[in-house]
Amino acid sequence: MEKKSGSTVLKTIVADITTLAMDAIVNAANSSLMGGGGVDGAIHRAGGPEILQECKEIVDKIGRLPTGEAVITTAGRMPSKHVIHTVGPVWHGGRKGEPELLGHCYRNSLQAARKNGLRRIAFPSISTGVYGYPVEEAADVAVRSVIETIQAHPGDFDEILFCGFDAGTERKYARALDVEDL
Ligand code: AR6
Repeated sequence: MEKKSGSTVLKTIVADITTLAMDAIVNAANSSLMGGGGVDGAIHRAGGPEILQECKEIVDKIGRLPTGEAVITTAGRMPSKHVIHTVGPVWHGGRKGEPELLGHCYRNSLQAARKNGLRRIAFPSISTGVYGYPVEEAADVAVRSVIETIQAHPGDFDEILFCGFDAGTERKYARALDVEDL
């Protein structure tokens, strides 16, 4: 699925995010920034120790990264240039501020990208693995938050990818994007 908002292309794809060549890929990290399973583990494995070293320096400076916030490192050995690390909310049923926090992840990741002049960004399906957020609900929040941000900053982004690891996930983001009136 592909759509345009102003000059920005929004696209859903099925891929291993570590193989993409973007200005930045986003990592669904945890507050320790010390790596983990899922996409976080894949990014640190593919990128190598340089990323963890930079994460350690960030944590030394600012402490644990709160849910919804985002920080940026290089991408080590991966084809992309940077990794934006954000911490998604753990799903507790949906009434504990999960949608707002997930929206912050997408908005703050794109703000970090803007600050660094990064125009081509790929997101994984934040929070929908280990953290248990239902994919359909997460896709709605993700797509809406991204569209709001790019419409608030027209001309700042060339391409935003929603990268599903499997076709079922990608389909849900494609549906969420399809219903948006751009
Ligand atoms: N490329 C793209 N997507 C991937 C990849 C990949 N290589 N690998 C997994 N996914 P998760 P969360 C998908 O669990 O729910 C970690 O341990 C996966 O199929 O990675 O935010 C962190 O350290 C799913 O659709 O992230 C945290 O402790 C999506 O990425 C915790 O997990 C997100 O699943 C964060 O949990």
